Amino acid sequence: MTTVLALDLGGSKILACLIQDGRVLEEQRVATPRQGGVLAWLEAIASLAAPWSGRFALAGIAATGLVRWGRWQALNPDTLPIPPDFPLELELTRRLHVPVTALNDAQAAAWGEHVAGAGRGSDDLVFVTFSTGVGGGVIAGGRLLQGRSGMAGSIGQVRLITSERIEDLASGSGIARLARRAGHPVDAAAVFAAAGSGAAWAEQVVHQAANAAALLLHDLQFLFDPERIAVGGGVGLAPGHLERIRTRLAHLPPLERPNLVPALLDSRAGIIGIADLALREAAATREDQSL
Ligand code: BMX
Repeated sequence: MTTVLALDLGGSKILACLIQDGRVLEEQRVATPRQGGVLAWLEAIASLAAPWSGRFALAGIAATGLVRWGRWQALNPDTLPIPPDFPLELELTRRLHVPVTALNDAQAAAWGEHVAGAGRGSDDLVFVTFSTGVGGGVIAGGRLLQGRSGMAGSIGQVRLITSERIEDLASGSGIARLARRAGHPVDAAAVFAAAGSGAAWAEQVVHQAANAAALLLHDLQFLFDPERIAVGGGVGLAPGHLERIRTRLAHLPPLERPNLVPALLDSRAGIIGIADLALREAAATREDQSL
């Protein structure tokens, strides 16, 4: 049975797991280095993988940013300042000495929820992560949409009439920015804690984030009309946040009202998804070579 090193590189954390047959054998996580750029992120990954050297035959990385044909770039440098057109799969193969499959983190999470989570048994699923940024992935007819440049599903970039990006209001970075504007330079976790303690400024910030998220999810229902929309990410799964968003959608006619479900795989959706896709890619390569 093949063991896969599965990585999830997000704007805030790097998650590394050894996965076998869809099960997590071991897990480690570190904060994403905010200094040192891409070399620091790659070195952090190599350090996480070192104790497992020789125990995995493949690697997969679910990475924030646009990923297509093994190359990587930022859609929103505020989430992670990725250098343009970076050869991610090649640079990771050089460090991990195994074949590497790379994909956008939200697309990988959508696939994980499709094969083993909230979307299991259905051919269609929309997945949204409200995390450091806001990302998304779409499964249509059992296939993951990637698009021309790997941008399919990047719904955090959608703009409101005010021309503000949804991501700038509904993500962890957006919540921190709104809190700073209100005179409270704290991170999203502290804003949720303050809102939980009844601080009016924090409740206002969290409600603005929930309003933007609700607008986005309502529009997604028109675009794809999915059975369900799975919501993930540290913000999306923050206690009470999904309920806040549902409340804003409760008045809609049933036809338009999205069926929101929490990501069943929680923060491991990207890990499970990229491990499955790495195995599929390796099997396809073996088949091509046998022809
Ligand atoms: C941004 C974008 C997406 C990503 C989303 C969530 C970058 C670096 N990232 O919209 O590719 O899916 O954030 O990212 O342009 P996360 O780090 O919050 O999971």
